[in-house]
Amino acid sequence: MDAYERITRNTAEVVTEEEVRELAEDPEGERVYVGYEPSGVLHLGHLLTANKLMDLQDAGMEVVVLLADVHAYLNDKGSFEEIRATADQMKEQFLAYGLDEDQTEFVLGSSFQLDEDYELDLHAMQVETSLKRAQRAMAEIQSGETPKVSHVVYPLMQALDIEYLDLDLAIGGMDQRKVHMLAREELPSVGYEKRPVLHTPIIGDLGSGEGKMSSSEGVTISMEDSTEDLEEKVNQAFCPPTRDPEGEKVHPVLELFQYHVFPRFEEVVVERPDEYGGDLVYEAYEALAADLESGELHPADAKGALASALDELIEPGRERLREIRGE
Ligand code: NAL
Repeated sequence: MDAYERITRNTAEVVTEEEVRELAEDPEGERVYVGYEPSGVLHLGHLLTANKLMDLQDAGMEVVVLLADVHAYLNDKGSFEEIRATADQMKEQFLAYGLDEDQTEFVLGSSFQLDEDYELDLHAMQVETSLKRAQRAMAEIQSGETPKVSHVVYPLMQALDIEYLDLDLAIGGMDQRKVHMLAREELPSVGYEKRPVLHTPIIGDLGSGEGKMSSSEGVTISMEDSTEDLEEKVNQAFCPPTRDPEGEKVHPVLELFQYHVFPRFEEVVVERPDEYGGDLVYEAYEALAADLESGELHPADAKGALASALDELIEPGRERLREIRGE
């Protein structure tokens, strides 16, 4: 796999291909960031961007994880005290999932976002950006129905962070795309360069095939789920033989295999008793999807293999949390 392919595999959007190709020519030491609001319990969406970070580390890039405490505060996720406690825990979990400790820098947003230069640049950006544009950027991120003043400051800070952390590439879920587009447009208006961006897909809710996994309704997988929780949730997942050709319904089982399991395992073994044909071994997502479609692989067997693979991925973070909590 060449560097460009490793950098862009399993992404939903590359902005722009040309800029990322240029980065891929010499990725060694380039700095890529991802940011998270430290709030609540980590879910699989967090792991999805972490998987991409591991690809980028394999390509030789330096990873910056922004623990966006000020952003979480602006988005009404709790007191600074609560948010920072979650940030500490989040860092530990990310390392447990397999980010390389020597190649990963964790930065707390408040460590630079309260500096005078930053504040003044932020005000310059506020002057440049219409209220409507900032509000639109927040449509998929904003908590609560009522847009607050804090919600329009939020995306401008996210844009400035890209400059202040001295980053060469930004990554985020597709829910971040409007903020990143705003960043590409507005950074030059205050004298900074725009950066390329990669977006990872948002995985569908497990139950219905509709909605995104991180949403509050529906069945989602948390990074603190027990083995039994996982089995139960995966077992009742929507799992037709193929992906919706119209692209309207999502296929959570196949998406989880594609974005979470195959990037992290050399092979996936579906255990079956001999009278049902014996074990199936897959080295690639496409082969598994083809067997599900043809009926060679039964949805119940696929789900069993999925639940145990996810359990293996989640376990190191669960273990780390137990240690931190002294259990
Ligand atoms: C991600 C978030 C907040 C600030 C950032 C700054 C730079 C890069 C990434 C960032 C959190 C993200 C979320 N908006 O919804 O979790």
